[in-house]
Amino acid sequence: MKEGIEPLVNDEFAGEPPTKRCLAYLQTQREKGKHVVGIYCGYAPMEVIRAADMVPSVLCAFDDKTIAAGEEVLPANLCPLIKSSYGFIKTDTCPFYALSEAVIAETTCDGKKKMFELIADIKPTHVMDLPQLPDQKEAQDNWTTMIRKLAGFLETTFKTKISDDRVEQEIKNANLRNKLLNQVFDFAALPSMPLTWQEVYDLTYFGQVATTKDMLPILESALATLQKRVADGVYHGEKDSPRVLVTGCPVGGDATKIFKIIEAAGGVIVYLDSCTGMKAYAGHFEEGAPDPYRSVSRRYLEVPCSCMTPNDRRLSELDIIINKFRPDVIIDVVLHACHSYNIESSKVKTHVETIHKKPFLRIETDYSQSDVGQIRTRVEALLEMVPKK
Ligand code: BJ8
Repeated sequence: MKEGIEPLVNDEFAGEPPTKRCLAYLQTQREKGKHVVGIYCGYAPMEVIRAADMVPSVLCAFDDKTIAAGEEVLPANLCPLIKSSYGFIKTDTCPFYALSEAVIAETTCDGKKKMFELIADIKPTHVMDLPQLPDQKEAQDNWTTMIRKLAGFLETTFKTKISDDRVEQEIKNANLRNKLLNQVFDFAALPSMPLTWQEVYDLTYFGQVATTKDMLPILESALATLQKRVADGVYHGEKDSPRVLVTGCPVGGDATKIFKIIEAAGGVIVYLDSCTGMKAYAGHFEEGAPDPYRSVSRRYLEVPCSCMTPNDRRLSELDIIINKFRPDVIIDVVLHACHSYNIESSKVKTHVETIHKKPFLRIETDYSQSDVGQIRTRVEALLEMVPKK
């Protein structure tokens, strides 16, 4: 945001990296005697973790500096997210992992699955067998069983009890948080963007960790600030900046070089369609279902990750996002060696070019800075295609 503009959330963490707010929060929760469990994925059923009165901790995965340590064990031609994650553990430099007493994992891609076997030798790791044909009838039953097994793991490991009523309460809490977060995101649909990708990213990051109760004051403050910005005519970028939708693999830490390049090239990011962005807060949990675990299962199986087949929901979700946020261009970020997002990229390209008639760019990258110049050239060329408004 421009110089002198009041931060979205004007507290001691304003302007700090989002990890700082999260770490301080987790430390406070640990001091209060709460258990912390580490997570890596958008399929981790947070509502069950919270129903156990535990705190999910998003583990480090986005730093180039831990890749070399990861590569001492893992192959070099593996996705940087996995190499960085494992490098953090090997070098014992992830404070979120240090605070976690167990890791909750899911069978998403092969690389992550095999990394979890290595982590399991170090810390209690509960792997959930994620069905990957989400539209098949058995997927619901199997994933509900896996979520119940997770509850059993938490109960046994931490000597606690999780009642169905608590799961139902967390479903309601998640719906309330999502509703408010989406009210924040709605401001990005305005013709002039009153918020930055960094502000959205900070909120979505904290939303993974904090309870809805602890998130509420932050969301209310953000909404009030946004209303004021709009009333005062404050916006990010230029009035006619090209609007960019970024989709694809999770992007954080060193990979945010992409977001910075887009901004430096004059674009404004109106939607972050990934698990480190707004994707985790789309959708709705059914309240008052006969089995709350089934409601949780249904919602998570709707997450349109490329590990699913077919993953048509990614395209239908993109339709909703494009119609609402009206991007001028779509950028698909694929991390090196992420085969599922890489292959799916051609479907996404065909879809957005034929149905929405939007320019599309696929960027394949890792966490290093070596391709910044080349990405900049391609992004600048893409944004030049947008007609002046
Ligand atoms: S729900 S996107 S967080 S799996 S690690 S698949 S980049 S090769 S992260 Fe993900 Fe869960 Fe899906 Fe979201 Fe590719 Fe790398 Fe695998 Fe990755």
